Amino acid sequence: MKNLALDKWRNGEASTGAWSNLPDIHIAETLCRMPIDWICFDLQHGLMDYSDLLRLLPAVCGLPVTPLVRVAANQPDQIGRALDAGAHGVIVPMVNSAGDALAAARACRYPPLGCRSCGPMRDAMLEGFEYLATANGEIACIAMIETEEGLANVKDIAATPGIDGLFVGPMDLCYGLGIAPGDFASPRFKDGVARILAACRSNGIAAGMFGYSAEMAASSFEQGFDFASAGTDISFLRTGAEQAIATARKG
Ligand code: 3PY
Ligand code: MG
Repeated sequence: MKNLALDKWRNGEASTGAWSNLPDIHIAETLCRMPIDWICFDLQHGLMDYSDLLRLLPAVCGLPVTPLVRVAANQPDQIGRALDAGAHGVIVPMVNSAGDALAAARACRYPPLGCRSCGPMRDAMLEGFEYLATANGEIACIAMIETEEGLANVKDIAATPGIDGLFVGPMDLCYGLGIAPGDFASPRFKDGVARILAACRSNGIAAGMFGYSAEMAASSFEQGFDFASAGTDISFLRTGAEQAIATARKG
């Protein structure tokens, strides 16, 4: 198994992703035929569950897009099941301490690096037990920083062995810092984001941003972030529909 997005993160190359909230294989496949590097299926807030994931991951398999899953919580069983279903990395919400980060990283890796239980289903179907020889080095573990506590501990989280990148959850971070949700221009928010970026830089890991808009993703890249989502399936649908309707009405 080869993780193309992880290669880019390790080489310091920018990568753009799409966020999947809708449990529709055709939408997921369409997104993965766009020039994106990774897609993230969201089991935390997306309108999908584990049985949807079992259809969505095969639908995008074979396309040059790394499939990631945001698990609902930092639990080894949830991480293991997402990886066994064919995710090549997990985005773990609400990582608040180095202990949380270590638990997530260990849940992604087979012994001796971690405590992932062995039972790869989807990837073993594709490549047999060859998968076991490469999985530890190719599975990405991304920790979300989105609370005041997570931000306070960001240096230790970034330094945790097995963490490949940090990912900003902007809206929860606003709540955590007592900022109005969506006030991404607030100096406290900007300072928090700068601290997350700096922690990634000092530890040689990738810095990621959940983009609430394409503009937000673009400004994150300008700031030095390595990866960002350009939008979600729902936001693409809304903005595309809004633009199309407005253009049609002008005619
Ligand atoms: C946040 O903004 O907190 C997120 O987790 C994005 O989904
Ligand atoms: Mg969040």
